[in-house]
Formats: sequence, C-alpha cells, structure tokens
Amino acid sequence: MVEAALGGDVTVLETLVPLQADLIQGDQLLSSSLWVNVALAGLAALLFAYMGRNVRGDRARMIWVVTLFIPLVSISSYLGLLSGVTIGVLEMPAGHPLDEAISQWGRYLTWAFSTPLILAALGWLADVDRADLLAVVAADIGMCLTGLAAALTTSSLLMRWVFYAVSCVFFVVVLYALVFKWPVSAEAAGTSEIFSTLRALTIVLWLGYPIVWAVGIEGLALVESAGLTSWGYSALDILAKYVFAFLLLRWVADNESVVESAGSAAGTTGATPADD
Ligand code: RET
Repeated sequence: MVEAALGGDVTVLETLVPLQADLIQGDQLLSSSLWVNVALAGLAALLFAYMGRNVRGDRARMIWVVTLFIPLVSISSYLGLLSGVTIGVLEMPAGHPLDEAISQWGRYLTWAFSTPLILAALGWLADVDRADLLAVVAADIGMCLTGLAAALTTSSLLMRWVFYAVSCVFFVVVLYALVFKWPVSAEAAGTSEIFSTLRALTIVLWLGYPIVWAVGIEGLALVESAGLTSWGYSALDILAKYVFAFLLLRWVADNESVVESAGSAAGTTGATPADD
C-alpha cells in the first residue's frame, strides 16, 4: 500500500540501503572506524552507569544523566552508519576534486543530539545561566544542521562552502562562550579547575572536526580515502565524547558537594569580572 502510494521509491530504498551497508562492510578501514566506536560507546555507557550509581544530588544527577546519554546517542549514530541507513554515495558538484563521495551524513545529524548534551554538562558544571546555555546550544545545533546541509548539497560547490562558512559562524559563537564567558561562571561556582581541563579538551578536539571536513573526501579531498576521513572523526569522537565524559563524571562523583553548592550559591554568574 505504502509502496503503491510512493511508486517505486520504497523499492529503491530497499535495494539502496543494503548496497550502502555492503559498501561499508567491504572497506576494512571504514568499517573498523565505526565498529570501534560501537564497542567503546557500549563500554562507556556501562562504565558511566556504574560510576554514577551513588550520585544523589539533583545537579550532580542531571550531569550524570546527560553524560550517560552521550555514549548512548553515539551507539545509535554508529549503528545508523553501519547499517547503511545514514550514509549515501553522492555525486559531487562540478569543480569538486572527486566525482562522487561516500557521505556519512548521519554523523552531522546525530551531532545535533550529542553535542548539546556535552555543552549542557559543561554549562551545568560551570553553573552558567539558563539563557546563556540556551543560546549556546541553539548555536551548536545550528552548526550541526548547516554542516549537514553542506554535506548534502550536490547542486553547487559554492553552496557547499557557503553552508560550511555559516556552520563556522555558529561554531564561533560556541567557542566564544567556552573561551570568554563560561570560565567566569566556573570561577564563581568553584569548579574552575576541572572546567578548564574539560574546556581545553573540548576546544582543541572540536576544532579538529571542521578540519577533517575540509581536508577529507567531502571537502578539498586532500585525503581521498573514505576510511581515513572516517577514522579522523572516529578518533576525535573517542576523545571528545568518552574520555571527556569519563573525566567529567569521575570529578562529579568525587565532588558532589561542590556541584550542589554551585547550584544553590548566589552566583548565577555573568556579573563576576573575569580573572582567568
Ligand atoms: C562541521 C563542518 C562545517 C563547519 C564546522 C563543523 C563542526 C563540527 C563540530 C563537531 C563536533 C562534534 C562532536 C561530536 C560528538 O558527538 C559540521 C564538521 C564548524 C565542531 C563533538
């Protein structure tokens, strides 16, 4: 019935997705970059569930929950890529160095879920005010979705890079908050030590993503291998998600009282002058 309504489209999908899955399974470098993350995300989820078992405070539990969802979103994302559902072989527009490229567009889509979790955890740790957090998360989602648009645009090379540039502008908003605004709040909340470690990790690693996009097969194709491009993202993911979340959760579990008093302290921040 659905098939009748859509004409041949359903059949096209039925044959395309298995072909795309075969494409991944047939490339060892590519498939290993995805399976490693499924395995690590699974282990991380179990470990995080265990690490947070004694966390009782309201704020600490909020941070724990979002931290736990980081690997859970990751598993779904990587299974989407492995199954062939969220990848595509796209014909590149005139002027692109490659005629066609495998786009792992599902990555950009699921970052719109995972990166807000990372920012929420960081924002709560630093006790930033809600409007600030909302603005940064909105910019972050904008960054991911315009990155998705850049990857999916096949009509014009210029438009791909215009979307890329817009995504970078959103990214600058996120970086601005992380570099200049949130440290002030973290200082007032008494969490500045762990915050600076996680902030440094986040800034350095997140900068790697647009670089991988630009040099990888979807951008300038200086790296022409789909497997290597995918490993670029996968390696960044391992550090930016699981290592980041592990460090955060370990600190929160050991310093619950600091996290709780940050939430109840007068400092809803922003007003304190920066001294970092
Ligand atoms: C894109 C391409 C367009 C320009 C920019 C990008 C930035 C992506 C970033 C992704 C971070 C992802 C993380 C995922 C964890 O699950 C979309 C690659 C600026 C910063 C941390």
